Amino acid sequence: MVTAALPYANGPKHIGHLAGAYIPADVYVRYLRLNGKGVVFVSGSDEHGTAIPNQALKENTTPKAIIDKYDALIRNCFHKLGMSFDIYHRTSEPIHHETSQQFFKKIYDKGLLTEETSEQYYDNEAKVFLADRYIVGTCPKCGHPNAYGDQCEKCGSTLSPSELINPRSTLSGKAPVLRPTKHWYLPLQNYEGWLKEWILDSHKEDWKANVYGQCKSWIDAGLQPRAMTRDLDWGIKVPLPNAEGKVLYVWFDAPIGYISATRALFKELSEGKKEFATPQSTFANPKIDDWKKYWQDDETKLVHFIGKDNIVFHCIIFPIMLHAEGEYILPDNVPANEFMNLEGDKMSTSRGWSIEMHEYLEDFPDKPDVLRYVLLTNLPETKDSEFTWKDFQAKNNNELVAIFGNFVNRALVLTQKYFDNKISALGSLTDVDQKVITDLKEFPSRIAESFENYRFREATAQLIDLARLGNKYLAETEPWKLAKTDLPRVGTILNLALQIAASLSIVCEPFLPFTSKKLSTMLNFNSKNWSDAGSSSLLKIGHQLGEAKLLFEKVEDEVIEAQIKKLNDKKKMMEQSAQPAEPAKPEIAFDDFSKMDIRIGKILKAERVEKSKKLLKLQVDTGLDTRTVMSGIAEHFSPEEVIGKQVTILVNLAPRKIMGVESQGMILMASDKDGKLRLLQPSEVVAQGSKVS
Ligand code: B3M
Ligand code: ZN
Repeated sequence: MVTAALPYANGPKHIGHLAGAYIPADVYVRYLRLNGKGVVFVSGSDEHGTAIPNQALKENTTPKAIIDKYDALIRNCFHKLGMSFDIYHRTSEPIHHETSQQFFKKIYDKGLLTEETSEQYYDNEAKVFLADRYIVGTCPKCGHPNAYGDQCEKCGSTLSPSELINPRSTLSGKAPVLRPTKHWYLPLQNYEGWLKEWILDSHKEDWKANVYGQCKSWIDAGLQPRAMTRDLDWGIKVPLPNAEGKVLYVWFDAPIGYISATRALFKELSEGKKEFATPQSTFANPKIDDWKKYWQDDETKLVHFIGKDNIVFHCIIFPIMLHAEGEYILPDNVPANEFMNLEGDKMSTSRGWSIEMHEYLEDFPDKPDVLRYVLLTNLPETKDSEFTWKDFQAKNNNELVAIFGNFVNRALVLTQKYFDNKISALGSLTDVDQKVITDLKEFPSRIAESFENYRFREATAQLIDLARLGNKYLAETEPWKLAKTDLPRVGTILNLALQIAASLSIVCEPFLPFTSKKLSTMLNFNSKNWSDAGSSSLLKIGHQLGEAKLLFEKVEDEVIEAQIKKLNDKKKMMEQSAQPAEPAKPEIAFDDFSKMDIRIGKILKAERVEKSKKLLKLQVDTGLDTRTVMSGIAEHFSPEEVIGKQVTILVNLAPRKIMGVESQGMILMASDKDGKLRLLQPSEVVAQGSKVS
């Protein structure tokens, strides 16, 4: 049972998320499937919590519209990147509400939750209790005036709303008041002894050091009761009487989302409405209750793939919930990754310093595998890592193109040229041949060992080493030089080279599923069996190959420069929109406004003005006449760019001499906080002289 964190459906997700959880999870699952394991792989949208209504507020829409929009966006990107979930579910689905409520009810009925009343901030105007993120105020640690109720983004301190100086509600802007409210708590401290035994004693060796370390410091610091409910009007209703206005805490329901996704999967499988991502030999006839085998059978190995910010929820809180409920198995491992930085800085969607999945796919629609590969070579497995566009280019050009692609292409093209695209017989084998056969044999088990230990970076290095083995073999044997003198020898070399290519097509599938498919077609060979890999007799003598195509293509410098520019531009734009707008000018009367005669005109001619960097001399058709306007836009537009464009022009401005030329009007422009100018144009072309009012 493999899970990948449920991303919040409150915005696009970036490549750091991919590197943190999704790509390693997908690679692992694909590897297990090739080994015939009956693995189920689930993820889905996390559609509760304050993040959702918060985003709705920002986009001036409803929470429902937000989750629908971002669920679709993220789902689609995952699909295009080859994420092979058996199901990508949504926590807004009824089956999830039901599963979470049952879960809550069961531990409540067992008497394992405590009820506590505490004082929480309430907005008298909006008539709601305020979740932490709805309260802002001055940070007690650094004085930042806009710290959130749970965290100050300036100094990074974790806060509670009561610590804020001059708190105010983000809903009404007013100061909130304290009001008593009742909630249900999970007394985490009661499970300390159990956790110590389960994690600290039995997972010291097999859990990653970063994960184990975080758990240990949480446990050592002492656990506190944690509220499992919230006052919010968005989420799963607390299934108790007298719980009006209360919903389950998002971190209570979200991990249960893995279970409800599995339930939904088996429900649909049993009804014949869905199939596994890959046919499962273990399940000829899935039944509706078979989800239990994945969650309630001690033989099942449960693995959660997450980023480091989710460790405490997956290693402490959720296991305590599962243990308290009583029927469930616990995770065998939680191979959480650290973070991936971007070009020397922390990745962040809100600061605009990110590569969002959909942005990558828009610019490189035919290169999902290149991104998978580059992220895999850089996974933040033991410490934070870094993505740079230069590295992306280097890995693509020097490894995928120059090693993998080049090797496969040479072997195929030569076979096409000399052997009618068929596998030749093997002649007597030289030492070099024997060596390559032995080396090839060792790869699959070595890569498998890396996978079993969740070392995907190492596995990826071995994958490219396998291609390197093939490339080196051709470089050493130089078959292209032998065609004239010893064609049978060429046949032997190409036979062995293509056996390596056939193994590559199997072994690369978890990492590069699209490439694997392409390569299989080119070799006219298709195995879905890891244990086939490493053999030097996968392609039989006389086997007919398919058509050779390029597996990868070079990424040019211009493409990389454009991406770096795009990244910097996006950040600049985000910074500007984060700055407050310039304050409004003093009020005017309607009469003041109506004195201005503003029209839509068209620029007929434009030329630079000698000795002026700023001015363009324009001829504008105003619908009334054609007139000359001197306009200070030369630093923003070339004459060619503006000729023929419609513009907005103030036509009754008193004429003025500028650089010796009479300017008869003023072109209106939009200037952003950077001072960059843009033309103001009607949304569709209108007649010259149309009035603006
Ligand atoms: N939605 C947080 C995140 O996207 C949260 C994960 C839930 S996993 C059950 O990082
Ligand atoms: Zn602060």
